[in-house]
Amino acid sequence: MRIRFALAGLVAALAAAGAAQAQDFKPRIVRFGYGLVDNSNQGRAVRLFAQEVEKATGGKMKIRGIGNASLGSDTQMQQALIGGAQEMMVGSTATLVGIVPEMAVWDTPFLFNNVKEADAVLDGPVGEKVKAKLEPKGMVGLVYWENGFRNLTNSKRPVNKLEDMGDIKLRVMQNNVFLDSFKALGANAVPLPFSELFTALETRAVDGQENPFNTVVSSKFYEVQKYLTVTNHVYSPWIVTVSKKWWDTLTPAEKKVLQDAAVKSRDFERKDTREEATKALAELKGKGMQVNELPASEVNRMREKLAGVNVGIAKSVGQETWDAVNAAVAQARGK
Ligand code: KDG
Repeated sequence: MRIRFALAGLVAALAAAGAAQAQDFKPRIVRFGYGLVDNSNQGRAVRLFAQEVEKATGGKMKIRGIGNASLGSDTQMQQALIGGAQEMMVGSTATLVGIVPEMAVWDTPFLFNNVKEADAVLDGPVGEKVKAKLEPKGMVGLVYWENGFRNLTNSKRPVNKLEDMGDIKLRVMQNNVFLDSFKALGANAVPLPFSELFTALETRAVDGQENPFNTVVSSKFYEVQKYLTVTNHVYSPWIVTVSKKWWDTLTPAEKKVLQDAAVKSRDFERKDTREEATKALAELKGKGMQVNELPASEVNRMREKLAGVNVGIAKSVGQETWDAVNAAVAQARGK
């Protein structure tokens, strides 16, 4: 009999806690925009985030993941968040440099040698410090996700040495580091939003682009690109951001739900992205792409030519940020 009473009490307590929990949250619809297709590492992580938020709020806070750049390009969504017309997005840190110049530090060629270093620096104090610079500009950075190490594709020829890039019209992200980097390598760099990239490749408005393997697969660039050259010339982060105007309307409990779900989505996204990347290269070969690895001697030439770009990055991000990031990389590398 006593056990029954105890169980009844436990059930009542849990129900009360559940009810209290649900009462902490107002019914809300959250528009979470992203640029890749739904069946991509971005799309899968947005859906995981949505599940976590809805679970934690008893279904009161609903996340509407909206992909394919349907809410606009990265820069258009950033403005929508700042204006309060959209609640959340994930996009490239590289497209944020017009709002927070320090974000350009993550575009430094060959900054990270591996994902272990990237995770340690991005999730450590200096990554947090750069992320925090978004808030005064009207966006709240929650977590970094992984876009991944970037590689070259083009429709003209295999790139076996830097000179092979000479007359290639190469689409780059709208960011001076990428423009300067590929000009230094001898390519004809053309800045375009990601949302316009497939059409530009299909119509030969540009000959090539550079992105991680996963994006070449999910965006079907293999349909309009013949050659893939493995360079791993830079590690690209994505960043999950929230409109500050909207963020300031939330209760502490609602903010904690979003922050906790963001951390879970980060860990899920990195694992998913890395697992998919190991399969993507084989898939691209299976789709008929001609794949080559840039020879180490040419990668060294690439590093030498791109070292000059670092001076410009240090100037645009500020010496303090430049030195702090490089010290964090050295520490993560165990030097
Ligand atoms: O939402 C897509 C963007 O994040 C885009 O920046 C991805 O790496 C990218 C690119 O090349 O534009």
